[in-house]
Amino acid sequence: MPETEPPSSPADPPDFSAPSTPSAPSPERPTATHCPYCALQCGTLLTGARGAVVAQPDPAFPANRGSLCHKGWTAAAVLGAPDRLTAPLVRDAAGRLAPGGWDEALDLVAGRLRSLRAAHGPDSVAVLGGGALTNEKAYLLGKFARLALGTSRIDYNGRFCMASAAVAQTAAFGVDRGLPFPVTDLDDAETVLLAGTNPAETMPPLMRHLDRADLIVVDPRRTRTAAAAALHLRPAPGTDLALALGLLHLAVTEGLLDKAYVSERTSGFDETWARASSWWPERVETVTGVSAADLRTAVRMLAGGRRSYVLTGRGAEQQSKGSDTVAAFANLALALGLPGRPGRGFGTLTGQGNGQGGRELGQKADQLPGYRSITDPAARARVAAVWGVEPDRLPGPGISAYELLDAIGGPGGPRALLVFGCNPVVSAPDAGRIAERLAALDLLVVADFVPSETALAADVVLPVTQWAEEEGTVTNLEGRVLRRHRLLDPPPGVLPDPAVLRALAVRLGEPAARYPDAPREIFEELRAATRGAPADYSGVDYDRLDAGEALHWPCPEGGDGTPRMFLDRFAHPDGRARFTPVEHRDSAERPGPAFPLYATTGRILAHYQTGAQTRRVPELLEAAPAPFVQVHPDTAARAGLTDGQSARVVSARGEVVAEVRCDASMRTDTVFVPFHFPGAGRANLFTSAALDPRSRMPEFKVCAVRLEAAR
Ligand SMILES: Nc1nc2c(c(=O)[nH]1)N[C@H]1C(S)=C(S)[C@@H](COP(=O)(O)OP(=O)(O)OC[C@H]3O[C@@H](n4cnc5c(=O)[nH]c(N)nc54)[C@H](O)[C@@H]3O)O[C@H]1N2
Ligand SMILES: Nc1nc2c(c(=O)[nH]1)N[C@H]1C(S)=C(S)[C@@H](COP(=O)(O)OP(=O)(O)OC[C@H]3O[C@@H](n4cnc5c(=O)[nH]c(N)nc54)[C@H](O)[C@@H]3O)O[C@H]1N2
Ligand code: SF4
Ligand SMILES: [Mo]
Repeated sequence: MPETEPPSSPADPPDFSAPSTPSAPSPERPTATHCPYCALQCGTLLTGARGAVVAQPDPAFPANRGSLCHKGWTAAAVLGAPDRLTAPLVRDAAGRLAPGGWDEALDLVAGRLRSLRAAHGPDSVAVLGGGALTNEKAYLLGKFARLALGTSRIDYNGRFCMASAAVAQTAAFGVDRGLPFPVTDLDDAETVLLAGTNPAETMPPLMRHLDRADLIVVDPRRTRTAAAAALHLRPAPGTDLALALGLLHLAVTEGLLDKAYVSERTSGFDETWARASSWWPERVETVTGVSAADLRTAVRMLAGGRRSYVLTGRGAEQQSKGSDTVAAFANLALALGLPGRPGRGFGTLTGQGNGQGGRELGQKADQLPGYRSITDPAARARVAAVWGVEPDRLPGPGISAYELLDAIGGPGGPRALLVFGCNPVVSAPDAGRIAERLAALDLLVVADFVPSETALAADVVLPVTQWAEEEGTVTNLEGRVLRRHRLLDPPPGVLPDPAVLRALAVRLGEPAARYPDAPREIFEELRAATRGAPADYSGVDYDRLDAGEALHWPCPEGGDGTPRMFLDRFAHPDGRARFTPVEHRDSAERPGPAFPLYATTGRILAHYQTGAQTRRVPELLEAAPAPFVQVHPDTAARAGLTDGQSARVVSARGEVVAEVRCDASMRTDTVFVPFHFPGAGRANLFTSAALDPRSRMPEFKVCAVRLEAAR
């Protein structure tokens, strides 16, 4: 049922930033760095020695303004996780992972890679990277795959996260930067539409920038964010595209179209309107369940010269039509004249710590550093020159993360996989199938600092350093390049990822000089490789960052960066933003007799992603110890279940065991399961691997299930 909430009282803002129990400030000079988790990259001050590190918010950093979420306060615990990896592990004849030396492990990996390559060609070796890697690591991993391995098969977990946003933003604006404006711009917003994002749990300090705005939250669940909203639109999962078309329809029919902006700054409106014109509000109500009256209220709140923003998150994006859905929200924003104007805008909320840098520095199947296309001859020549090789040494485009995993064991599929910064046994859709595919590999190598579920399935595990033990940079959700600083020396036996890549490259016959392992040196090369590219980092350097400069890309050499993009022109050659004509379609799977409910998945405050890190923090594990299924009490009762009982959530692919958590604010046709838990509680055992045809992003947010009592 649709519902409308009164605006939250500004006098009584909810406290989203669980203060936890911060320890007393240390007399030592703190190390200023950034949180290891999400894309807000809260400024963090670290003090203390190994075993007693204290993380506190950095009041000087504007994105978090002196606050951290529960995960940020407790992040240091992972540095001293009792099962921290401190020696390479190699699977022995008895099938056990046994500790050994670095030379032994690296020689073994390089030897096996060489023989697989000789027997089956370079594409028999694949690489999976991650959005947690620093810019330096992501850059070096892409170079290592293309040159040392010569494989086209590299992709990363951002394919599960940001790929639909990237496709839609690139098509609309000519370049994809999550937020093309600083987060602090949101402080002055009057209305913010949040489509499929729950920042009160996924980026709590961001709520401090939103607490003066009237929020319109589009989410099938009444989340903490929805509870703070002026208007909560509660569509059925997978129907956002129809909803966005309906909002565009109303913007036009209510006379709220910004005609001057549309004619001066955009192209393609007529074709887009031709599609949207049949999405009258009553039709949208039938498809989404959101009332025509609420749709009208939402458009009026956004339009009429208000300082409005439209922001999307994974709820709208992780669908088999995610890129069209983001495009539909971008169309709405363009019709209202929001993008590229001060105090207004459109953006997508990047997720992982380096979700932005990770998606533009060359670990994606179709990309070279700087958002250059791997099929563009000029881009290939430019990057090859920086790398000191002929352009034809660079392989062509590879396949997307899910397709790469799915192809293992098939004809011409990968036989070896190197994983840096991802835990697909828990995070990939249809995870039962992916675990089977991984078991079919001749060689699985995982670099990690904890024994993740994927590491435990590996043939060789390489122990690496973590955040507070390294230098480097990350790029946060507003495109700002930030410095990570090292507080601690790494524990003995552990190497930084770049040193691992270099050691492997040398064993594969590459010159050592091609693989610098000092972060500053890698960054200097990355600057050269991105010079003149859409994501241009050439004007950024460690000294400027260390001096406290706020540098947002594009930042050409000698410039001061671009905190606000598109103020004069969009990044398409004609300077105009483009409307994208899109049409609503059903999700790949819809509830039916055997599986009558929608299942959707996502996050809760206490855990980060697959929990590989946060389930090792006692305080967070205590806050959220086990998987649960959030369900309307009537729906639970129909399955013979009540609060606290153990249930099975069953789809055509697999089933998950989770504790019933009754919540009368849920839609009666929808259940929600967080994806942070391993084993039998893995939400991805039931999710669908239906992919968006343009972004190749999986439909994590919609599938059909039934609910049963656990056996
Ligand atoms: N605590 C915590 N914070 C995190 C992370 C974490 O794991 N834990 N991960 C980080 C990362 S990588 C990411 S990508 C971000 C993600 O941040 P968000 O996008 O905020 O997180 P999700 O919980 O995946 O999805 C948001 C909401 O989408 C809703 N939703 C489900 N289906 C639909 C649908 O069909 N339509 C709409 N409109 N909404 C739907 C869910 O109910 C959920 O409340 O969070 C980052 N921050
Ligand atoms: N059902 C469902 N599934 C989802 C989602 C959903 O909403 N629902 N969301 C998707 C999204 S948005 C995302 S981003 C993915 C996340 O999925 P994953 O990336 O697989 O999840 P993480 O737990 O972040 O795993 C990262 C691993 O890398 C390790 N690591 C961290 N930093 C480094 C480093 O610097 N070097 C190395 N070598 N290792 C490192 C961590 O210890 C951890 O084991 O999950 C996706 N899966
Ligand atoms: S997890 Fe995200 S919101 Fe929480 S402290 Fe870290 S960067 Fe900030
Ligand atoms: Mo993500």
